[in-house]
Amino acid sequence: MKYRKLAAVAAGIVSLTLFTACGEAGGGGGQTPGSGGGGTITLGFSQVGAESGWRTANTKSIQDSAKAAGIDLKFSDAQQKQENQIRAIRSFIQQKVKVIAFSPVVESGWDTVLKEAKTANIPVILTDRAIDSPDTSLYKTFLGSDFVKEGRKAGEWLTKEFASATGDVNIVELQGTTGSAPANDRKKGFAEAIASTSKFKVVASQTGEFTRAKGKEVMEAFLKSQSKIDVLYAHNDDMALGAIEAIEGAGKKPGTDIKIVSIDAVRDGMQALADGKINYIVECNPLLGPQLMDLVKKVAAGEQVPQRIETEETEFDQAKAKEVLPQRQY
Ligand code: GZL
Repeated sequence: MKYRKLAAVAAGIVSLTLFTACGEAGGGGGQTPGSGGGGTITLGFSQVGAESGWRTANTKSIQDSAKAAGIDLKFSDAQQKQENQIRAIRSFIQQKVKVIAFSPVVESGWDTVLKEAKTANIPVILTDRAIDSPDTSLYKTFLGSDFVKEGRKAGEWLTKEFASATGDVNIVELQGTTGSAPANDRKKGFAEAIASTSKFKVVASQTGEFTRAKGKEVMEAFLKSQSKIDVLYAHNDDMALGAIEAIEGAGKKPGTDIKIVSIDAVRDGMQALADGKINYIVECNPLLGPQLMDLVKKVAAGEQVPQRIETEETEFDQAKAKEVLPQRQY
């Protein structure tokens, strides 16, 4: 009797173990969508494009971190077009990925496709840029920077730099992609910071689409249309670098004749800062990969995550840029 009982218990343990192993190994029943063979998590990521040095560093961080985390990454480059991002998200839904993450090129127009992801029970993570939908149930969390704070830091530097100026300080502004969170918020934060005294005047403001080429083109137009430019405020280093070419082409000294404050702190921007062609840079950290992969694993496991996770960032003057340049990762 005793041995028969023992044999029955042993058989029960073996079958339970086999079933569990089988479920994890993906043999039928226990597998959940998007968890591939052997429990590998599949992540669908829709990237804005490849418009700037910041974006290149951000993409590398995501791709390298997915590999290091053993996450199967399906990566799509939208070439700065919202319709391409929407198409990519729909494709990820059809492929039944476990998690979707993306950097929304603009703030609006996402509710329909994110509702489709919600209906398909695929959690979404926003990285880098936010959306303006009031329905926060459409995504699990946002991982990125506070762009209003970045704009404010740029403005605060300017008010200190020109504290003793008596006449008007004429500012031209190269905005990021129209409708994008960084463009809207960096403009807002900067404007708040310089509103303290009336001498700061934004005499021209236009999008340079976060690219060097467009930044140069728009700065050339500003130089023709404005009789006096004291400062350029660029929403990213790439547009500032394009503008430097335009300023030099007009026979003026960037950083001296026209002061430049920018955002990102990518290598080429930091080199221009060290060379005195840019005067101040507010950092925007693109290395979101490791934090994103941690969040993907937590969300895939159904764990609670914070609604918003902001990245650590600093700011650089010329001396600090010279000091850190050799160690910069991007
Ligand atoms: C900011 C990011 C912006 C960078 C630009 O987080 O979305 O997009 O500032 C990039 O360089 O093109």
